[in-house]
Amino acid sequence: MPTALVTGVTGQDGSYLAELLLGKGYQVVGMVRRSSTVTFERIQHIQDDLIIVQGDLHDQSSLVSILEEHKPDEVYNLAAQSFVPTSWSQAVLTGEVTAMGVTRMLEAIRLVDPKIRFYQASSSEMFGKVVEAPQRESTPFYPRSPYGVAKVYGHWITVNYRESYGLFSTSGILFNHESPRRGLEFVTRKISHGVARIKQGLAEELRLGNLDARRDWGFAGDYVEAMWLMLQAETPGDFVVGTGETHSVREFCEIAFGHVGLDYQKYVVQDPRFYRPAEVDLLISDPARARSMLKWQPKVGFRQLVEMMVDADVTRIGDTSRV
Ligand code: NAP
Ligand code: F7E
Repeated sequence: MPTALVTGVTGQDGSYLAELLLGKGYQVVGMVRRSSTVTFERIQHIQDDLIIVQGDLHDQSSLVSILEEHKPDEVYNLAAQSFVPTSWSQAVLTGEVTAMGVTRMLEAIRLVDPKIRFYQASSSEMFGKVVEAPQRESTPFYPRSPYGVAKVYGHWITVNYRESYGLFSTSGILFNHESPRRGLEFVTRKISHGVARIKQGLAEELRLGNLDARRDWGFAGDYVEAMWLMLQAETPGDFVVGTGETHSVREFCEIAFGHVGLDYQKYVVQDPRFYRPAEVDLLISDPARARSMLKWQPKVGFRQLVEMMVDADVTRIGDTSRV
């Protein structure tokens, strides 16, 4: 039975990846950071099947100890300060976790067992102010936030440890992926949750920022399969993962409100508080390499994703308001 270590197991992707790996017969070690309240909401249903260990990407020796004790075959580094706006208000912390945290894990692997296969959660935010469309593995990076800059560092240190030490270190450059488990502050979930609250009479408006930003949105459950496939490949590398489609925040609103019979224009208020100091206007992937080398392709389309998220929030909020 192979063993996988998943950092960020309490996050959106960590929960889907842990489910996938358990289903494949892995022993799954989930790294969680210590907090005064439990943050296991997304993994409650599989908690008994996981080995939960405490560790933090700030703390090198916790990483070394976990690798020494649990001897994983694969490490999926999903932990990060992942919310772009917070990366301006906490730029140094974002660099410490999202950039330097990657080096700490790679160093731990190099010292404890260089045969461990390593997956780094890189991001389409690295393309930022895009220099070509669609974006592929060879597209130059132009990050637009401290988060994007930190992810560029994490990407290149992953490439560098591959080239310097021969580690099996792979960088998955994933475009936005969403689900009913997405954090509430990200725009897709903010919309689906807002729609459900308005539908139930719990809110009258939804305040958003830039409605014209365009993203290549897919379903997180599909994307964790790509992560696993990357570590099963013969050689490590870089892979762009996305749908190859782009849609605006406005289109997301239109479908989400329309799904419950509402017109978004009556409820959405544009609020400059949610504009960013530097915006990423357009992301669209060219996932040809992942399609041909990993035989990966997404199963859930854009409309299906939006409707799935709205349905989940309508059910969730309906259940809560009945209590
Ligand atoms: P998420 O829901 O924000 O989860 C982030 C995880 O990192 C949480 O489990 C969090 O723990 C953990 N974490 C934060 N700081 C930590 C630290 N210092 N030490 C250990 N763990 C820490 O993010 P996600 O959407 O699942 O994304 C997973 C990864 O993919 C992230 O690296 C993200 O940057 C990257 N990514 C995401 C997307 C996307 O569209 N979702 C696209 C490209 C790349 P707590 O639960 O305790 O907060
Ligand atoms: O913003 C616009 C906002 O916060 C998407 C992370 O997972 O994906 C995510 O980063 C767009 C932006 O995600 C609001 O200006 C409008 O253009 O949902 P988001 P993100 O910044 O694209 C990448 C790939 C990652 O790697 C990140 O970790 O939506 N937008 N109005 C808004 N965004 C938010 N959050 N809130 C609004 O009210």
